[in-house]
Amino acid sequence: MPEYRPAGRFLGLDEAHSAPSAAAWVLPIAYEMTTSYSGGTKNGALAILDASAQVELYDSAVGCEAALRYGVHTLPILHPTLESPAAAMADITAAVSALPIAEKVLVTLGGEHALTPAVVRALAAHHPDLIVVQIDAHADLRDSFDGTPHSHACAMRRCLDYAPVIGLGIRSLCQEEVDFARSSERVTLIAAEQMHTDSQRRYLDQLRERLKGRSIYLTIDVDGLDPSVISATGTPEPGGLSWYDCLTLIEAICSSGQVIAFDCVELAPAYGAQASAFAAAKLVYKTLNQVMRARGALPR
Ligand SMILES: [Mn+2]
Repeated sequence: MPEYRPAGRFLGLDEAHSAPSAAAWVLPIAYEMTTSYSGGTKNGALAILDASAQVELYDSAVGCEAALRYGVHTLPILHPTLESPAAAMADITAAVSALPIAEKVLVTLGGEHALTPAVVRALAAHHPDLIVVQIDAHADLRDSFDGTPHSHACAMRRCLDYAPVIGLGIRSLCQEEVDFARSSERVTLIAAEQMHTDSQRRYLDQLRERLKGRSIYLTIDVDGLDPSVISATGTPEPGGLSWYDCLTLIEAICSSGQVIAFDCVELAPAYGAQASAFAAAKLVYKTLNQVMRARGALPR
């Protein structure tokens, strides 16, 4: 059975702006079971919530103190069962399915990346046109890893049971994943190197075309960004997205289709300075503002 424990409010908002009537709901999940290199993602959600209280509410990209207009309700931290990875996934899917969020934007804070398919599973049931957009260093397309199909290294492979996947910023994968991605029509990978060398950013046009009119689940693995931006993560990889490249990418995603939910995963606060947690918190807020602007909740 999942257990909930109290947490602080995202952005340190006051009671009036964090009531359940808010347009965005934040679900922190303290899940870590299959980490393969450095651990610590269990505390990622808490670190993002703590750091978020220091983020300025004014976002220059939308020109206002955005959260005060739409409101953000923060749920207590979900601790799924650690009986087995499969049981943890079932817990998370059940918890998300039980949330009354049909008209809201769900923001999930992890936790390890393995939790993403469990959330997608719950949401895909109500969004048959759902597409998953992944920002990540790793393809996460292995069919099984360390003896479980529910490893963080299999996160996108499991998402494919519910929706097609577009991976961005990818720069670490094995032969099995390369072969699988080439053979599957449901997977599109846009490599970090391709993005880096495409000075005209043509990949954004390709992305906009694919996302037009669709419901989107965006999953942000913090290792998609360069370690110079976020180093506190279990498996950091050189050559990642810059802060501004990432913001441009997210703006393009949010303005192309309708982002119904997104997550931010794999922050391992023990392995870096506060800068990483703060960057993750600010990225979550700025992403939420783009989602809300696309929904008409903020001025253009
Ligand atoms: Mn990753």
